[in-house]
Amino acid sequence: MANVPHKTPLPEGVRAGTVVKIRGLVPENAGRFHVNLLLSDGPEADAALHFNPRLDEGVVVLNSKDKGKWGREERGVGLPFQRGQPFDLLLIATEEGFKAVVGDGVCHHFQHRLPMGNIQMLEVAGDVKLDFLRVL
Ligand code: 9QG
Repeated sequence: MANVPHKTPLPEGVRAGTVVKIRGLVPENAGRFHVNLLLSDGPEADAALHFNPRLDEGVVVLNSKDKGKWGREERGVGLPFQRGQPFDLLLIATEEGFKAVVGDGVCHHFQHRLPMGNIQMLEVAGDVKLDFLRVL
């Protein structure tokens, strides 16, 4: 699998029922990584979802970026990621939001703020090794 940063175009956008499946490994010295659902390509793209495990803070931060500005941060329950350990992450789009499932537990349900139909790009970046990524 390609290394990070990794971008996958989502030409069909995202609708209720779209599932992003990611299997990865958190490196031993990891600080943070993120999975973004972006509204465009390019470095300043807005994000309908920024899913941001922070090993350095012991929390998962979720947010959106609209017109270049971060919104209000939400935080997941616990930190279901560990340095040196593999993980399975599902981001499941529902009518209401994105359900983030890590392993066999729901980490957080993030209510939509931006229209999911406008999502064009999936990005994985930061301190993570990507083993498998598929959009179902
Ligand atoms: O810190 O928080 C999410 O609310 C910011 C971080 C930012 C996001 C944001 O600096 O980091 O996590 O694009 C960025 O800068 C990301 C990687 C208040």
